[in-house]
Amino acid sequence: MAAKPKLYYFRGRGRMESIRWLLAAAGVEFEEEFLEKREQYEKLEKDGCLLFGQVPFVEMDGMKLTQTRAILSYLAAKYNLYGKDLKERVRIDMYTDGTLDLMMMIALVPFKPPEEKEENIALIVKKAKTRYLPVFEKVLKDHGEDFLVGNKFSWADVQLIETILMMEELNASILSDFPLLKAFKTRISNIPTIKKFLQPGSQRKPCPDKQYVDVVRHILQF
Ligand SMILES: N[C@@H](CCC(=O)N[C@@H](CS)C(=O)NCC(=O)O)C(=O)O
Repeated sequence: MAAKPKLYYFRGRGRMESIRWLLAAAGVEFEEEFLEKREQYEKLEKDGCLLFGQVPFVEMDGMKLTQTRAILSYLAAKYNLYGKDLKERVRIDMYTDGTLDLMMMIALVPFKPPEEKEENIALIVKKAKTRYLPVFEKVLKDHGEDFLVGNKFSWADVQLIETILMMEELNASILSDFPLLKAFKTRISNIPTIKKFLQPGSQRKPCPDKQYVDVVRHILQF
């Protein structure tokens, strides 16, 4: 039996969380090593694991993988969550790039100075409501199907539900003007692998807290 993928990252969401989500959606078990000390990070660098000196780092299929999007697209292709042809793939890429942009804005909030946080969150909520969520509401309306691309569960659906749940943590009523996205959220949440990942005790990570921020700052020295 092939070894489980091993994920090296902080004990928190950041850029690794979408990788966790995609593996979980595909029903793939994975192991994690959490970086708590600068020395762990330095050792990974010294051992030549971090191509550009950065995490996320994933060991799988005999490879040392870095670069979040490269890892995600490898997983999507490997686990058949990447459309049936190049045209579906490029749509999945566009949708996942969009949701990743939004999620990265959210991921940076805990690192902002306290006095900037509220304004930053308001801006993200506004962008979500005016730029991102309308796109996905329209996609679902135009084709009338259950999934974003090709009438089949894909990486795009996984990343959209991850984003929706993150947005709801910032603003609980964010979906109030998006009825099709509300139904999408319910539908995708009930897919067995997703349902399992949403249960307490899964490898899904909670909202970042001060301890997470302190560890990241300590290890990356900023
Ligand atoms: N393009 C890379 C960016 C990775 C990245 O910025 N990782 C951060 C942690 S989330 C890091 O390792 N920063 C250290 C550095 O850039 O020196 C990706 O998407 O994986």
